[in-house]
Amino acid sequence: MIETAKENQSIQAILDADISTELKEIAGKVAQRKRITNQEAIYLYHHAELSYLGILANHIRTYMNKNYVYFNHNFHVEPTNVCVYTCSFCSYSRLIKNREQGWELSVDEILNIIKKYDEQAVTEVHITGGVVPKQDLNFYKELFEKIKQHRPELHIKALTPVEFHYIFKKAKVSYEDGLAILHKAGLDSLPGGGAEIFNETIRDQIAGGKCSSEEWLKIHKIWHQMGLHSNATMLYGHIESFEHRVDHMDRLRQLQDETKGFNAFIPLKFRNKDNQMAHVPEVSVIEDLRNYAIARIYLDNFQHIKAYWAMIGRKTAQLSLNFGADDLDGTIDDTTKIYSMAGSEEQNPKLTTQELVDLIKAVGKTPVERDTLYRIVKEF
Ligand code: V47
Ligand code: SF4
Repeated sequence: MIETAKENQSIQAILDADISTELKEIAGKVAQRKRITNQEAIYLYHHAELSYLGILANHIRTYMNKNYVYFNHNFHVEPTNVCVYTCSFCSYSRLIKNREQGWELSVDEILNIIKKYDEQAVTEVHITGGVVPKQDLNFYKELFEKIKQHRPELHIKALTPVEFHYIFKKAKVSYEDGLAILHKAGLDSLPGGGAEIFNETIRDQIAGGKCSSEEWLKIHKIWHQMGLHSNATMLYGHIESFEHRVDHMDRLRQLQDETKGFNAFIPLKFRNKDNQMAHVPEVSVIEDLRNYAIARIYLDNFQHIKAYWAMIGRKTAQLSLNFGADDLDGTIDDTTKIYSMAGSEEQNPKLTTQELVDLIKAVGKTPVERDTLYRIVKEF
């Protein structure tokens, strides 16, 4: 209650301040819990100061998620870093023709990785990587079945429309049938990857050849209609404009209105090390925080905004908690290479529970361990 009163006072201070009519109107909408328009979001990107955005985003995150900061106990498995696609922002994949420089794990090799966590209290395994012909529908069906046989309660969050589109086409099955087969085999939810940026012109330039924006949204829609959940990401800070970011979030907000199937929105900051877009400068931390805040203000139907600490680093992740983010992803372990290879501050991303809890408490928030579906496991 004290927190909410403080937030209301801050909003009131904005309404009384000497700022543009547009910014006052947007603050008024936030105070009344009304939705902002695309034009207003674009206005925020162009004109709003960080402190203004912070107050609004924090107001919303407080009434939506109290003072809580969620995290889970998870680990990543990347079945391959070889890929038939050549996204220009990707530092991680190796071309099929250079496949000896990469790794391609078998079902049993992946199971052996899973078994290493047998004694640990992890609740989720996150499985994604490159796209290769050998890792097809049957491969993933067998993998998920074997994981569930070994550890039924482990939540499998795996694959994105990029993989689905490729493997279902190869197996000549519809999206509906393919998703049903994998769900039956043990797939529990979908991570948010592969969304990149939905604007078709930019998508073609940076991620040409892989599933289209329409296909990405269609696959998530079908998954949601099966009563299941997923996340959504947005790759920002490269060659897209603010208008493209709002267009991206608009398409997600519309789908969420229809299905309510998204758990979290995860802005992913473009990192420029060792990829074909190395000449594109990375955006500043201020821009990261502004982006988190505008996402929180705009996406009124997304319960959670996730700051993926392994990508932005733990210090920016801590800051983001005052700019709308309420989730830090998980303890992760050092099994994901996608960001360390792209130049993230976190070269071996791994945090113990205590480290995560301390990091959250240091900024005055309440750490809450959750499962993948945001059911509370433990409040610290
Ligand atoms: O789709 C690849 C991004 C994504 C770079 O759902 C890059 O809980 C920045 O989606 N700079 C995969 N980003 C990761 C992902 C994810 C991560 C954490 C949690 C969840 C979740 C999902 O990583 C790709 C792409 O957008 N990416 N290369 C790069 N150089
Ligand atoms: Fe392949 Fe994904 Fe990298 Fe694109 S981002 S090249 S689809 S691994």
